[in-house]
Parts: sequence; C-alpha cells; structure tokens
Amino acid sequence: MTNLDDQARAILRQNDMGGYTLPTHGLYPYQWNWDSAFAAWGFATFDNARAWDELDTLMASQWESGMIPHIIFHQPDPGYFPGPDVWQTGQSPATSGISQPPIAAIMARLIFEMDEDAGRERLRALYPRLVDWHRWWHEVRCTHGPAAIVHPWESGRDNCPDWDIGMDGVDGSGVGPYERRDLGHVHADMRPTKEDYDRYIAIVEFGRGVGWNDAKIVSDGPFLMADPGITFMLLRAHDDLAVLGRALGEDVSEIEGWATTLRSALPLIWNDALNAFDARNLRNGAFANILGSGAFLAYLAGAGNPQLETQLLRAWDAVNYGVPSADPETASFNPRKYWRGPTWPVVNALIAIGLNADGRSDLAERLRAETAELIRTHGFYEYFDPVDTTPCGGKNFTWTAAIWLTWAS
Ligand code: 2M8
Repeated sequence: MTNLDDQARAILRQNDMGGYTLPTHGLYPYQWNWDSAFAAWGFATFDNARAWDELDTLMASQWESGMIPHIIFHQPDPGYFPGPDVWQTGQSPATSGISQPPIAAIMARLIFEMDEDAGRERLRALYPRLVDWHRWWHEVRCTHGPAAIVHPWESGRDNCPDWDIGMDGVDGSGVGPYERRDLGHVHADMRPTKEDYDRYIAIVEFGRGVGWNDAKIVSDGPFLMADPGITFMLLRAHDDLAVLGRALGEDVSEIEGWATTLRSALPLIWNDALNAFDARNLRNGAFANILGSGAFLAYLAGAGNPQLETQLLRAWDAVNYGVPSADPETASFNPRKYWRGPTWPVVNALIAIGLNADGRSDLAERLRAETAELIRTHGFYEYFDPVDTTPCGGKNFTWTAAIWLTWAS
C-alpha cells in the first residue's frame, strides 16, 4: 500500500455524496454518467458494495425511453452552468437531456469478475436497465450505422477537433446572456471558448424546444455526428453485457444482434484519406479528417489494424506522456486546452485495456507507465499536458483516482 493508494481512496470518499460520486468538488458538483462508471470500478478495489451502489444510482436516473442521462442533478448547485433550470427535462431527479459514453456495462463486468458471489444479485437487479439503455443506443442513436451524438457533450470529449465541422453548422448567435461557472474554477486557456459555449447552449435550447423528443433531435437538430469513440465503447459494452447476461442465464441473442449490426457499420467511419477511424458529419457525410483519441478506442472493440497502429505511434511519439486527445501534428492541437490535445488518464486506461486484449501488452505497459508518472509527479488531476506534464483542469479528480487504483499504479 503506497501513500498514493491512500490518497486515491480518500479522494473517492471525499467526492462520495452518499451513493453517488462527484467528478470533483466545485467544477463538477453533480453525478456524471461515465465518471460514475469509472468511480464504481475504483470503489470495487476496496468496497465492492459501494461500487454497485454507484451503478445503481446512475441507472436509477433512466428515462422511460431507456436513456441514461449524462448529468443527474441530485441537489441544486449554483456552481455549475448549465444546471437543471436550463435543461428543463422534467425528470425526477432532474437530469440533462443527452447521454454519455456507455461504459457502465464494461465497468459492471470488471466489477462482477472481481467478486462474482458478492455481485451476482446486484448485477441481476441492474441488468434489465443496462439492456434497456443499450437498446436505446441501438434504436435511437445508431440509426445511421455507427453511434451518433447530438451534442459534443454526449461524446465526453467535448471540444475535441473531431466536432469542429459539425459545430460550424450550429448558430450560437441567438443565445441569450448567461454566466459560465467553469471559469471560476479553471483558467480559461484550459477550457472551451465562448463561441463553443454559445453553440453548446444553442443545441440544448433546440432539445428543450422539442421537449427532448429523441427522434426530432436526431432528424432536425443542429448537430449530428458519428462518434468513433462511442461506437467502439458501445461495441465493447454490448459484448460485455452479453457476457454478463450469459452469466445470469439470460437469453442474449438480442444484444448479440446489436453488436453484429454495429460491427458491420465500422467501415462507415474508416477514412482512407486519414488512414484511421474518423468522426463524420451525418448531415452531409463529410469526414472530420482529424485523428482523435476516439479512434484508438478501436482496440477496446477488437477493431485495431496495422494502419491504425502506425497512426497511434505517430501521434503518441510526437508527445512525451500518454496518448494525446488530438493529433499533435495538426494546427488545431493545443496541449493544455481540454480535449484539444491533453492526455486523459481515463482514456489511456481504456486504450490500454484494448491494447492488452490485442496482444500489445508492450504498448499497454508503456501507456500505464507514462500515465502513472504524470499522477506521481503532480497528483490526481483531470488531464495533463502531454508535452511538459503540466497538470490541468480540476484536482482531486474521481476518475483519475479510480484508474490509479485499478490500472495505473
Ligand atoms: C466534462 O464535461 C462537462 C460537460 O458534460 C463540462 O465540461 O462541463 C468532460 O470532460 C466530460 O467527459 C466529463 O464527463 C465531465 C465531468 O468530468 O466534464
């Protein structure tokens, strides 16, 4: 047991609000979807029951449609914008109106396999909700083949250059005055721009205007892009959910069907010109022509290939620590600006799980060692400059602590 292990556990406890965990106090004062799934994995290293509690509170927010929202606003907090008054989804508890990377089944499998006896009944209770959420992804968000997002926030990789071509089509000029709260916590250089926020809010206003009707948002909303990152996470999550279903004695043929259909859509996000998987504007078919870290999640879904490995090593070798969130050899790269270049320990952990499964344990170990060095040098920050290690964003961050305990240490 090292001091850093103690610190990581203390961060999970400090951010624990009783059944759900905040990403970090101040900057993110609510429950976030994929943060919570990582938190559960972290808790499972020292408190298995608390891990399942985390997944329970997350899945309890499920909409009638099956969607699990990206934020659950358990208690009002003026420190975050946009809050429940802006989203106006009419849910109880209040939630946002979009989803986030569906990694809960991936984490549920990891947690279940850490202690199957303790987890079996907890999993049995959770399983139908996971199936309903995956069905929602299949029926609502995979209508074009790959997984589509209707808002950059849905991707989890908010301002990455992948979305620039889609954001160009969003008119943020009609958004009324509002006050950003993130800039009271983190330097503006490390956060999205005002132009980005105007557009983020314009997309929220569209959803609110159509009463959060999924079909209308997909058919007429201001933003619709195929996301390689979510596509691969969903594909892996379908496979893991099928494994869990089999362990419970369930018929998993429907889930296997979703996975087969999604896998057959992967050629639609392969960009020959880029030699990599790529985001795509589903309004006009255009590729983003940007190498982003979402492409490397292909390994998580068993979809790696030699061209992708060449691209991975090119981008990775161009920096010093971790896989960058955007291509260091393009003009849009910024090593401190959120998802436009920094390395994110959680994404590194997912890529490494994939690399290990692909037989590239050498690369997985390199990624682990580089990520560990960042955390050892600076602590549990949200993200890091991959060139000079500068810690960025929020500190005492739940998901960074969680992946320290599960993977990086
Ligand atoms: C970031 O996103 C939120 C909006 O959802 C924000 O900036 O206000 C992203 O890094 C996202 O992936 C993450 O889940 C969230 C909480 O850590 O913060």
